[in-house]
Amino acid sequence: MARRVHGNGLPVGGPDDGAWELTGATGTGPAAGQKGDQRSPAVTEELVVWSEMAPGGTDYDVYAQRLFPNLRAQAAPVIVAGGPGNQAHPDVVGNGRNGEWLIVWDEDTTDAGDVLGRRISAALTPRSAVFEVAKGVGIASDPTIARDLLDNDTFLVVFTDDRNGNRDLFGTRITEAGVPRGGPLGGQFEVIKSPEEDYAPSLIYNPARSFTEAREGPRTRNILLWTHDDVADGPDVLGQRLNNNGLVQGGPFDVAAGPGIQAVPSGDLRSLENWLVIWQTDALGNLDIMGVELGVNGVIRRAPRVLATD
Ligand SMILES: [Ca+2]
Ligand SMILES: [Ca+2]
Ligand SMILES: [Ca+2]
Ligand SMILES: [Ca+2]
Repeated sequence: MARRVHGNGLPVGGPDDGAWELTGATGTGPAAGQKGDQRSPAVTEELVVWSEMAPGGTDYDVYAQRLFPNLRAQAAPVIVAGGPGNQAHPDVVGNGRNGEWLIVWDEDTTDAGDVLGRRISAALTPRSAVFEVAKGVGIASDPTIARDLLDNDTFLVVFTDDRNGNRDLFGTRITEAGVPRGGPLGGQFEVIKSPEEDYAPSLIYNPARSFTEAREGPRTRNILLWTHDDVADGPDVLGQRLNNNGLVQGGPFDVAAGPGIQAVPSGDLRSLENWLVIWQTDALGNLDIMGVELGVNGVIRRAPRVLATD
């Protein structure tokens, strides 16, 4: 499903109305016109990617579908990564070359989790073979991708990895061509480490920063959001500003904390000074979506709002 949200964080149509189905049917043969089990959507202005077990299928694949400017679905869903095992948790970024997209996801075929990627054209045809982004003995999963402001043909990928005995967040870099800097086994660095579970990372790019400006100083260029399992009151949403080199600037801060569930954050830049951050919460009973404006300096701007409830 999808809904629109005003720049000030108020939902268009109110919190319990105005939503529409975003993805098209994936069923084939006798299941034509039917939809399967869809998970983990990631959306840009022109494309939505998600993981789905198609009707009659036995595992999950990654799909993409183009969107009209009004964010209604255009044409039919296309499989970006399929085959044996589960292809899940996709994220997407425009890679700047002829309208190409760069899509990353996790897969459980080699071991319980590696991160893979693929370039696809604006028309959703493959522009590369599937390539390895991060692999190794740990469970690497749930990647998020954003452009690297220090090097304009490079992207930063942050993913979860359990190599320390619980999930922490690691980063790596890949080029526009899909080549991991340092290779899929090397070039990985620790971003967030704690004794509790850290997961569901979401990198929000700050396009207001020019490449020249980014090279001049260590100020924040991207913000990282994720879910941290607070043992006292259930999961919280934390934020972390990142330096131009992708390493942390200062410490983590609470975006949405307190009793109950605050989890699975996402967001986008709403103005030169503010991000709109959204997350899942059980504050109103069952699971709903809330949002808040977050300054690029890491300061919450106002009280959170309910964006979608049922
Ligand atoms: Ca599959
Ligand atoms: Ca692995
Ligand atoms: Ca941890
Ligand atoms: Ca909590």
